[in-house]
Order: sequence, then C-alpha cells, then structure tokens
Amino acid sequence: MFLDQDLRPNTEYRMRWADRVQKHLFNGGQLSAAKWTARFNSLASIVDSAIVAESARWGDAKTAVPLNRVNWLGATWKYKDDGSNQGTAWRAPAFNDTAWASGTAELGYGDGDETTVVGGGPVGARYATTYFRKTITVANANQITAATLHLRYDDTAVVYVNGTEVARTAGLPADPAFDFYASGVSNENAEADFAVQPSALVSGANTIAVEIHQRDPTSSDVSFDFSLNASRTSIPAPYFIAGSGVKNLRVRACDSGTESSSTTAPARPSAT
Ligand SMILES: [Ca+2]
Ligand SMILES: [Ca+2]
Repeated sequence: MFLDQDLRPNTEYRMRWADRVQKHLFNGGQLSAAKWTARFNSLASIVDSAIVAESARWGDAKTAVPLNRVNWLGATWKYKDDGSNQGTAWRAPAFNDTAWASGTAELGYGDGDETTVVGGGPVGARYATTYFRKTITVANANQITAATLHLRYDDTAVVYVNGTEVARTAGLPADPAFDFYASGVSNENAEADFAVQPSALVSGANTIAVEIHQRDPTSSDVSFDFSLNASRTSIPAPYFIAGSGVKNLRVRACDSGTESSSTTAPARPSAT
C-alpha cells in the first residue's frame, strides 16, 4: 500500500531512486527544465491559433477595449532608439510618448530573434541606451499580495514602475546616464526574475519604463522582453448594496470548496 515508504529503509532502493532523479532531472533528462520547456512550447504551438477564438470569447467580454492576440502573446511597447538623452522624465506616467515608435516584443537587434528590430546607431558606435515604455491596467491593486517581473535583456537593464525603480541588473548604477555603457558586462538574451513590491502597483493605469544599456559601442546586439505576474489574496472585495428600501439577500456560505444550502434574509442598504 505504501510501497515507497516501506522501501525507503533499503539502501539499494534509495540509491536507485537517486540515480533516477539524477538521470531524469539533470543533464538534459526528460524531466529537466529544458525538456519541459520544449514539451510545453510544442503543445503551445498546437493551440496557438485557438487563442484568437478564446480572446474573442473571453477577452472582449471582460474589457471595455477588446483584447486581441497581441495582448496574450508578445506585448506592444513604445520605444525610443535614436541615442537621445531622455533624462529622467520619460520614466514618469505623465510623460508623453506618443511620438515614440511602437513594436511587439521581443524588441532589439543583432540576434535575429527579434519581433521588432529597433535602431541602435552605426555599427561600432552603438547607442548606450534604448528606452521602452508601456502602460498596463491593474484592477483592485490593494488585493495584490505578490508580484514578479520577468526580464529578457542584453546587456543590462533598469525597470521603473510609475517612475520608481523596481529592478536593476548587475553592472548599472542607479540613474545611469543616457551615454553610460555597462563596461565588461555581457548578457546574451539573459533571463531574470525580480520581486516587485505590490505597493508599486496602483489600481488603474500603471506605467512600466525600461532602459536597456549596451556594454560598449561595439556590441552587436540588444534584447528586451518583459512580463509581470501578480498574485491576489483570496479575500473578495466587500460587496455593497446600493439603493434604498429592504432587499432580499440570498446567500450561501463556502468552506474549503463545500457550499452550504442557500438562505434568504432581508437587508436594508446603509445610508451614505
Ligand atoms: Ca549587447
Ligand atoms: Ca535577442
């Protein structure tokens, strides 16, 4: 009945178990991260087209502005890629980026894996900084208990949310100048996660601003992609009853997924 538990005292069993773990979880084994990623991507490619239908079915019904495939896959970013000095104003939500170009992630140049190829200046004299901006909408930010941003970058990056720095890769000082090269730091399509304090996010519009810095003027490539995942508390927001007069409420309690029978009770909205 408890085969694994009964066998654990056996030295040979434990060794066999360790061997299997080593074989399958490491060095390209069938349960290694690389193999799982390939397996997942293979399955994702099968349902790729279905996202269009799912978006039409769910996305359009949930937002005032209909969502489309771009919202679910590569996100669209505004970017400034002319080597200009944007100072610090560009990080703020109020900054007007309508004149900036826009494109779908991954953005960058030099690797051949970019969905949007941005300008980088002359070969051998690449600009130090490329700027990216995006506005996202967050509902009920006060319910968010944890958030993590995922970054793909080359060579270094700083991320600001609503004008405040929330992540910076190694090799960059705070507030790096527009002509600052991250000397000696080489990252090729590097991937990293950064925890974001939930308090950095507000209900409504949130501005994500990212600056990518080259390591030197001769570097051939820039990469940028980004995602943000947030977790919410399971405590629902209070439900307020509007209007006047007595309302009949029908309620059900739910404990660990088990619902009670419903009951009805009169309630009167409180005066406001
Ligand atoms: Ca580079
Ligand atoms: Ca790239």
